[in-house]
Amino acid sequence: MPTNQVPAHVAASPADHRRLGRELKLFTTEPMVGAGLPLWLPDGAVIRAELERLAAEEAVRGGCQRVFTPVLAKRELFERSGHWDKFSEDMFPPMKVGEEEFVLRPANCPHHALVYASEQRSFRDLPVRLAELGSMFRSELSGVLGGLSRVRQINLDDTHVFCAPEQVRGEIRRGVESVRRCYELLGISVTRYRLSRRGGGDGYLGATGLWADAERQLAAALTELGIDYEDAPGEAAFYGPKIDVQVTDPAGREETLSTVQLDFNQPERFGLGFIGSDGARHRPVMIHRGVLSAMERIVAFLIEQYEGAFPPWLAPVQVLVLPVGDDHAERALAVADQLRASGLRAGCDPADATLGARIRRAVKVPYVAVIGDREVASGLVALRLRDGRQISGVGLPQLISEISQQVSARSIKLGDIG
Ligand code: TSB
Ligand code: ZN
Repeated sequence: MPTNQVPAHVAASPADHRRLGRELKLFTTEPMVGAGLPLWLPDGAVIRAELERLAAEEAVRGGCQRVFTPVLAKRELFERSGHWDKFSEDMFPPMKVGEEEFVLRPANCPHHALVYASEQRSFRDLPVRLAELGSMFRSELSGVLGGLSRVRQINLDDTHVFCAPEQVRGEIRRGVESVRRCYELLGISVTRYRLSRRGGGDGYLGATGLWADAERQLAAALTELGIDYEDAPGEAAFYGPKIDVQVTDPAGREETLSTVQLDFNQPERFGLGFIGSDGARHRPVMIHRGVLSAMERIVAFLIEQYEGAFPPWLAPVQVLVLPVGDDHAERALAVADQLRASGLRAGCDPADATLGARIRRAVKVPYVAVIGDREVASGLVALRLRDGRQISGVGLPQLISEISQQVSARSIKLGDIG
């Protein structure tokens, strides 16, 4: 029995991603797996895979190198990073194997710090930007887990930049610019940028002087970008201050999607270094960057933003072919095959219900190609676009080339066809 049954008061919003996620068969959760551990169904997996591809392309075009690192490590890695001391309440308890204790990582940074440390670095190599779609685990309280926006296995579009102190501002700007580029593509509007600073208490690593400098650098980078921001004392990570990019869901709830964080502490704790132009050893600064953020959180957000009607490049089914009756099934299947062979995600919904009912069922699909007597005879299709436009007599080569263009441009609009 799926547990993403939505309480009535929450389900009232037609855009609630838990409701749409179930109706559109994007994801589910199962008690035997546990809360906050969603199962991505095939159509949800398509959306996530497309976003992962965007994340990887954006990282590589921004000069990042991709790495793969394990989701767990010995407890001592997290003692070294400071997570054990400052973040263990959010971590799953250690697992004993023989005499060793392993921990599911609550963040990807310690592994990336060790990738950086795996070779001698010179000032000429910097910045080193390491990117991974990394899985990390946090024992979030079960009461706060709902659908995809807060989960216990977080699959994060994560980058750690290791740079010289004088490169920090430029790298922060690059991080924020990368977020802006992706948001423009996805049509996401930012509610506010938040400068999340250190608060009181002993929940933080490192000297307060370094923190003040780090907070100034983040503020300066935002100012250079012409971005207004809100001060948020007490919202920093334990290792450093951050720029949090806040968005609001259709129900009016604000949450952090992307983040760019400055960290003087982990480089110190891992003894990271680079040889400067003076021949001496220097300490790099670490910038943590989650551009698309957690795959779970961004997909939850986009499901609600688009109300399940995704742009063609994200739509699980891009073109649905509908035979008017059984006589048209053979041609409809052949058209769907041809669309798939051209790299489009196409399906065929057989004539088990009236054409009208099947068209209504396909309300979220960007393009519907109807095949009746006339289309079988002409070899063309009658096209219905999700936005209501109808175009008769469209040739397959034209259809394929125009939809493919929309898809490869990752365009939000359905474009002009015919
Ligand atoms: C950016 N070490 C950094 C990384 O390098 C880090 O983990 N930062 S984080 O803790 O702020 O998490 C990054 C982003 O993941 C957050 O901005 C938020 O969008 C998302 N996130 C955090 N916790 C969860 C969660 N439990 N479920 C879904 N998304 C989450
Ligand atoms: Zn990090």
